[in-house]
Amino acid sequence: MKTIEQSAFARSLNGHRVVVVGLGRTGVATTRLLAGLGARVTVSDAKASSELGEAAAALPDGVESAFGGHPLELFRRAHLVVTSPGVAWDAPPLAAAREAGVEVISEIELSWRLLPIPWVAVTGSNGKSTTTTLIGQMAQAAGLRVVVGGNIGTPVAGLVEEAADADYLVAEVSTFQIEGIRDFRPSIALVLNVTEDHLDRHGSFGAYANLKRRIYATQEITDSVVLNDGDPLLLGWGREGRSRRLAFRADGPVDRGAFRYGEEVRWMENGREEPLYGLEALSADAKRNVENVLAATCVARLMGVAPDQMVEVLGRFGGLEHRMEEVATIEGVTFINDSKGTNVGAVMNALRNVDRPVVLIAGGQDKGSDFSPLCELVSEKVRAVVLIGEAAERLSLVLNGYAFVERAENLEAAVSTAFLMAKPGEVVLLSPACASFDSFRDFEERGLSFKAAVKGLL
Ligand code: UMA
Repeated sequence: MKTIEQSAFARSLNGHRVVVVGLGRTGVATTRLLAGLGARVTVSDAKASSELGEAAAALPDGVESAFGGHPLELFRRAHLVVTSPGVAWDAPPLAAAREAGVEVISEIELSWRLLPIPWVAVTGSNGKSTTTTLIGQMAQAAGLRVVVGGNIGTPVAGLVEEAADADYLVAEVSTFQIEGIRDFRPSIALVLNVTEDHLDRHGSFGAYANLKRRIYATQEITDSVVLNDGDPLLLGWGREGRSRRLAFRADGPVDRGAFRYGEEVRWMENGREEPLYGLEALSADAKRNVENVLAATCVARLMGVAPDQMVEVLGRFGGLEHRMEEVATIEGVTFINDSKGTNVGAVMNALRNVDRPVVLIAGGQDKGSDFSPLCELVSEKVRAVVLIGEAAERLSLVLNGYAFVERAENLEAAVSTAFLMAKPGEVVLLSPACASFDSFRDFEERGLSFKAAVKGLL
């Protein structure tokens, strides 16, 4: 804590009444960080202490708690409120705090204020974790000291101390986290793509897209933003902040940035084109993720990574768990775990990447998305769909007629049903198009359950 506690903001927290909202992964890390800086922390969670288990039992010394709800008075009396991503930005306790003149920020904003090193912030509807991982690995291959975290699974609040003297903090950032930023200013911001997601939280696609855009709104001329010129929406985005704009693109040239030209990745700057590396050097998993590879290349180049160091990483990249992860082949049927496919765009990418007939397992918590963009690909690639969870009914109404549709009680039953339906040479793909929270702790638990059910078939 030595380095960070010297900043004016860190010192201002000493003795401050701070309310941390939510005691999941983020809340635990944020509470520890703030308590270590001498803040008077109260952590509040809607769940009762008995439901919070270990996290509630192991609070740091001096931290108070308000579990089983969010008492409005606590929020009104605070000096600062720090939220977890899963807490709705318009939740009544946050509104009460704001009305009383109390500042409300997200954990990512708090961490940024406490960590004055260059940040790379990665957002987008799909590919965030893959790209964040690639950027981290490429920077490490170049000998840079980088710390990687955020929505990818490790809250940055828990990494602040470790990252205090790093060259870069590379953070995956979701719209849930962006909603609560104010001064947050990454040195390099990256927006991979924007397709419909989280409508239940943000209300409309426009509101969701505008949040993504805020990731570079506070940037200055010494900062950079990297956008996907292959995404028509992003192509239309102008300068939001004052940073210089770079781009990546898989299907055409860019004015400044990384792009694919045939089997080669090239760099364009100041009207000069330069070959970086050939795609033949990439692992199969890297090849399947060309857009993410181009985005990571663009950011890594800005960080000073050389092409051979990029290739070293891309040649051995083995993909991420729960992202198009091959689990097993049983009696000729291959099972693929894409539990992280939590929106329609992700499922479309997944289906495009499978070259055999598919039995698709989909469904889960309904985020209010329009499922109809799936229909064409489903009729082309999917022989049968097995639906689970809250969204099963709505998905069934949309997909009926495009493939044979069946319902299952739960994921384990869905795996058995899909196995019975699939023929040798076909693929059973879990790519739900929905969140997992109706039946699981998160997409990781859902993916692990899928893998356990597949192993059960053996
Ligand atoms: N809670 C309240 N009041 C509320 C809402 C929730 O007290 O009004 C409490 C819950 O009872 C629970 C806690 O908040 O105890 C959970 O907090 P959380 O939902 O923010 O979960 P964390 O464990 O802190 O995980 C969060 C992210 N979760 C969400 O965004 C929903 C994780 O992203 C992230 O990895 C982690 O912080 C570290 O940064 C998951 C996710 O699904 C993977 N993200 C979405 C996505 O990728 O699509 C955005």
